[in-house]
Amino acid sequence: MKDALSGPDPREAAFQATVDSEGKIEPKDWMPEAYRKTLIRQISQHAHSEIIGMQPEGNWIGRAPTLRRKVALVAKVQDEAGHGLYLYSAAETLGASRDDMVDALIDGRAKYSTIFNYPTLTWADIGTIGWLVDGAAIINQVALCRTSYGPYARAMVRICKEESFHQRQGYEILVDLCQGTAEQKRMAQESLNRWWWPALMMFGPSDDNSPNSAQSMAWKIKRLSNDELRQRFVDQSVPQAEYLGLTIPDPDLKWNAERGHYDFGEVPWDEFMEVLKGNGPCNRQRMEARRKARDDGAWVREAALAHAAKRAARAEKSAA
Ligand code: FAQ
Repeated sequence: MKDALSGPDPREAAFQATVDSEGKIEPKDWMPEAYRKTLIRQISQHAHSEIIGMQPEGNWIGRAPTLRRKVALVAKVQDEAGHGLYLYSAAETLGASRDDMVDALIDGRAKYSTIFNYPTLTWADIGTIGWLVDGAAIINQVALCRTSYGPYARAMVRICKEESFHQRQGYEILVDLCQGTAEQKRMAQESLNRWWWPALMMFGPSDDNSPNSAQSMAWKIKRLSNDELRQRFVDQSVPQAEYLGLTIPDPDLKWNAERGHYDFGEVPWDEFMEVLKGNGPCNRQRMEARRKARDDGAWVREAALAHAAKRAARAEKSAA
């Protein structure tokens, strides 16, 4: 134990030196408590986002227009469950309990991405989620493949590979719609109009309003700032929208040759704050569905535990 009178903790200096030299922190390494807490917060929020994020698309599995689209959508939603599980496991390596994390989500104490509180009203929304929501997730997660905590970085490598399939299946839906009838193209434009700004909110508040960024960057949990990632996303999305023949709903969007980036308008931060507070269009519905899934699955968990106890008792008896 560190003695309060003995000055700075040498373990802290060793930890920071590992981080600064691009080494990875592993579960059994010493780490500052605040680093552990920040990671549990971010990774569990990320896991909850994957699990809640299954709902908007799950809503369209029964209504996919063709067998091929349905198979791809089922696979995508199933992948999201898998991503949630990798991430909960990564958080467990930090000493967090899965039950506590799930309780925090269900009690409304833990956050999940605001984007999943918007409704999927048309089939085009499934295309737009793949293109923009998975597209934004990839930009953020490619940076997180180099995050300083080993288990989180490794989970991200695998998740990114799957997300790029998700992004392509969404973009392909939009290519078809945009090359289809005038009504299909209108549907795609209307969907883009609703999802553009919420997608930009996925990167979090602007850098000057992001309380966690400075410390998370110093610990190399975050490798790029919220605004840097958002800019990358805008720069990537504009030519993709042009290829589709769609208009991004931002009158201030224009190429800035001096900066070598697109300038874009102010994100509607009041809306972001409202959704964060629980007042988005679907917050209540999403939480109700999550609570119901947990309650409906209680008997399965109880049966699995009873079965495991019975097997353990049988094994003990035969060993004796
Ligand atoms: N929604 O100080 P910062 C996906 C919170 S991708 C809700 O900037 P930080 C894939 C933030 O937690 C979506 N809350 O915070 C998929 C903090 O809360 P606190 C998930 C937000 O952590 C695709 C407070 O605001 N991806 O699921 C949001 O340094 C399709 C202050 O913000 C990740 O989670 C938001 N948009 O930076 C699934 C990526 N933004 O301190 C299904 C990992 C901020 O009060 C279908 N996470 N907050 O507890 C990160 O990279 C970071 O946590 C940020 C926020 C960048 C999200």
